[in-house]
Amino acid sequence: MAMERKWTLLVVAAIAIAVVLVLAFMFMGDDDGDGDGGPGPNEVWIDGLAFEPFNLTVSVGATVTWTNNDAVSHTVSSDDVGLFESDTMTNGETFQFTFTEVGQYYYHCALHPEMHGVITVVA
Ligand SMILES: [Cu+2]
Repeated sequence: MAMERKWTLLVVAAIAIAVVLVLAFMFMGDDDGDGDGGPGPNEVWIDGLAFEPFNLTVSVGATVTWTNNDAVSHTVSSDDVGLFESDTMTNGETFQFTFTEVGQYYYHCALHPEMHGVITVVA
């Protein structure tokens, strides 16, 4: 009887661990944009002082939309000064830019210089 109880406890513990792992993967999926809750194609979300995804690949001619999901304000500012520069974006505001040439376009937030992102434009 004591042996059976021990096995039951082990099975319950194993199931509990499995449930926690599945939940963890679901949340990770959302953060990565793999789930329904993440940014779509040609979209960058500004979330938790970071551009997500960090490196977005789009086709020539694509219009990229950035959305500020943070409570604090951000900008989308091209490292190549003057190529593109958003106004200060408060929560919920968006910025769009159309990429017409193949290349890698590095950008940052003017208010948080540690925030960086890249748009890779392919043919
Ligand atoms: Cu910022």
